[in-house]
Amino acid sequence: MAHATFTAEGQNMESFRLLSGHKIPAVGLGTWRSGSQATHAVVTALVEGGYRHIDTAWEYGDQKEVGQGIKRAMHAGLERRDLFVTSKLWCTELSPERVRPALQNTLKELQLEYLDLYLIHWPFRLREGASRPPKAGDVLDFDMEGVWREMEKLAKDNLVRNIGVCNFTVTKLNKLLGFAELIPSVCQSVILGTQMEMHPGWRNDTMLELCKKNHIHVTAYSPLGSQEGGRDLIHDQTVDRIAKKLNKTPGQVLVKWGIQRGTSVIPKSLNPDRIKENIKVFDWVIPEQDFQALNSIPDQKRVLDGEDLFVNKTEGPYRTVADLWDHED
Ligand code: NDP
Ligand code: 1BO
Repeated sequence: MAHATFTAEGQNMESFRLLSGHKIPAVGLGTWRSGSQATHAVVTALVEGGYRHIDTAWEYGDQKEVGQGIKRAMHAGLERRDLFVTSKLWCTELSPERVRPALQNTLKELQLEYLDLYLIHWPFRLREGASRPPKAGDVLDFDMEGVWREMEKLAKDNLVRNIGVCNFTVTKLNKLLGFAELIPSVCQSVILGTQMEMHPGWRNDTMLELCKKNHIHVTAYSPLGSQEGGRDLIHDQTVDRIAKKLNKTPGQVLVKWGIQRGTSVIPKSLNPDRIKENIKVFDWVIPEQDFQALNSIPDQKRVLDGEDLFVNKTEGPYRTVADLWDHED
């Protein structure tokens, strides 16, 4: 359930409570492929748009720019404790001894003392310098338990407030739940957050239900259908019809749909007007009938299937996209 927690630009802003007790703001700014423009986008989001949640990753190559944006926003009066910053551990760092140095590098790039959420970016380990698509030997064995123990240590040392994963399947999440430590006070696993692709073109209901059952908060990535090569949900007939009916934009309807499903949502934009538009999703709801229409959009399909990154059709552990997703889709 979303809670109204603070206001900015005169609107109530909602957040979700993680099992740790920390709150994650319902809308965050995505920064994948934001490059050198990330600083401006982050400043616009935090200072003008009222965002308090920023998503980045080492792989995006923009952590320094994101950090500069956060710093400027703090000079403008924002407090670190009011921000929720997420970053991710890249696939080349998925061995126990590389976890802490990778996080330390991320903190340095972001100029931060701690992260609010640190996620395993993908559950596949890559050799440093791996090609896209991978050559033979580029995809290595992944010691999930060893890496997770190091993630838990980062949380215990207060370098990260919450830890989690992205792009997991039911099979992989159940494996992780089998050895993840419990939070004694609530007897629940210490996996506190996860990011998965979710939008009306790829609802991924099964993973959402599994996470809810295990009190793991889900952040929906690519909520608008992603970027070039993605799915154009902005011009989807159903989305457009509902947007016109509610006097909202398609982007706002897509963001709101994610929040009404109980997920936080991280739309990416470099355009100041769209950054501000995408967070104006509070103080109104998508009526049930329209919500169900969005839940019925056909041709359910992932945009980010990982093929380029991890599939080698002739050699290595993953020969098909279905292999990556444990044949669950
Ligand atoms: P989104 O679904 O957020 O879509 C972004 C695209 O939509 C951009 O082309 C943007 O263009 C455009 N756009 C933004 N707002 C609007 C609007 N209101 N109307 C019309 N077009 C709009 O794509 P992403 O794939 O980037 O996903 C969002 C974020 O999720 C990422 O940036 C990243 O932070 C995270 N992510 C995490 C992953 C993971 O593995 N954990 C994987 C993928 C994404 P413009 O900039 O010109 O506005
Ligand atoms: C390759 C990174 C996908 C976006 O998180």
